[in-house]
Amino acid sequence: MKILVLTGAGISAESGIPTFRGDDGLWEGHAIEEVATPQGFARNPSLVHKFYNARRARLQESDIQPNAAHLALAEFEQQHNDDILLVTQNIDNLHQRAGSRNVLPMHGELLKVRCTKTDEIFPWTDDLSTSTPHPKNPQWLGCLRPHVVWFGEIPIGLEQIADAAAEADLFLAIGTSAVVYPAAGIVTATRADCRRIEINLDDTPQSSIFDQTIRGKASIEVPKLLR
Ligand code: BV8
Repeated sequence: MKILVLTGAGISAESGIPTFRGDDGLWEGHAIEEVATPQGFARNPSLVHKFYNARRARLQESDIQPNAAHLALAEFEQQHNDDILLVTQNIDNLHQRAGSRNVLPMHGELLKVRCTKTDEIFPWTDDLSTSTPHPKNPQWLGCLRPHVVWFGEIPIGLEQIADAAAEADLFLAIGTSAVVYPAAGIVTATRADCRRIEINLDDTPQSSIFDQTIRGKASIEVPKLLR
C-alpha cells in the first residue's frame, strides 16, 4: 500500500510551536509580507533574520519535543518500510527527530541556511545576520538566508509530490488549514480511488474532498488511526 502524508503546523502545535493563523492573523506579531516573502527580506533582512533566529532558538529549547503524532508516524513508516512519503509544510525538525526518514520538507527547513549566491545549503548558524560570513568563503559576508520557501517562491519537491499523489492508495492530511497552495492542492492530485483522511481540530475548505474527517487533536487521533 502506498501512503502519502501531508502535515501542517497543527501537528506541531501540541509540541509548543505556534500555528500560523492565530486570531489576530499576525505571525508572531508580524505581517506575513514583512517576514516571509523575498520582498520583505530584501526590504529589511535584519528583521527577517531576527524573526527566524527567534523561531530557531525556540525550536532548540528543551521543552520542544516531537509529540505522539510525530512518533506514531515514524513508527508507522517503520512498519510499512519505505512505502510512505511524509510531506511536511512545517520547517521544524520534529518529524526527523521523531525518527521519520522519508520526510520531504516542501517549505524548507528552519535549521538550514542557504547561500543567495551559490544556492549551497549549510546547517543553521547561530544568530544569522547580514554580516554572517559564508562557511566556505569567509570573505563573503551577508550572503546567507534562511533555507525556507517564502510566499511567492516555488516549494521543494513538487514533482516527487505529484508522482506520490498519483500513486497513493492512502492520503492523510494532518493539522493543515488547507489554505496555502500548492500544498493545499495535493489532495486533488490523488487518484479517485485513493482513500483520503483529514485529521484536524476544525473543518477546512477541503474537508468535503475527504472520505473521512477525524476531528480532534493530532496527538490523540493520529496514534489511534495508525496503531
Ligand atoms: C507559490 C515557510 C508559485 C516559511 C510557508 C491566492 C489564492 C491562492 C493562492 C495564492 C494566492 N496568492 C498567492 C498564492 C500562493 C501562495 C498561497 O497559497 N498563499 C495563501 C496564503 C493564499 N503560495 C505561495 O506563495 C507558495 N509558492 O505559489 O509559488 C509557484 C508554485 C508552484 C509552481 C510554480 C510557481 C509558497 C507557499 C509557502 C510559504 N511558506 N512556510 C515559514 O514557515 O517561515 S507557508 C506556512 O503556511 C507554513 O509552512 C505552514 O505550514 C503553511 C500552511 O499553514 P498550515 O501548516 O496549514 O498551518 P495553519 O496555522 O494555517 O493551520 C493549522 C491547522 O492545524 C488548522 O487547520 C488548525 O485547525 C489545525 N490544528 C491546530 N492544532 C491542532 C490542529 N490539528 C490537529 N491537532 C492539533 N492539536
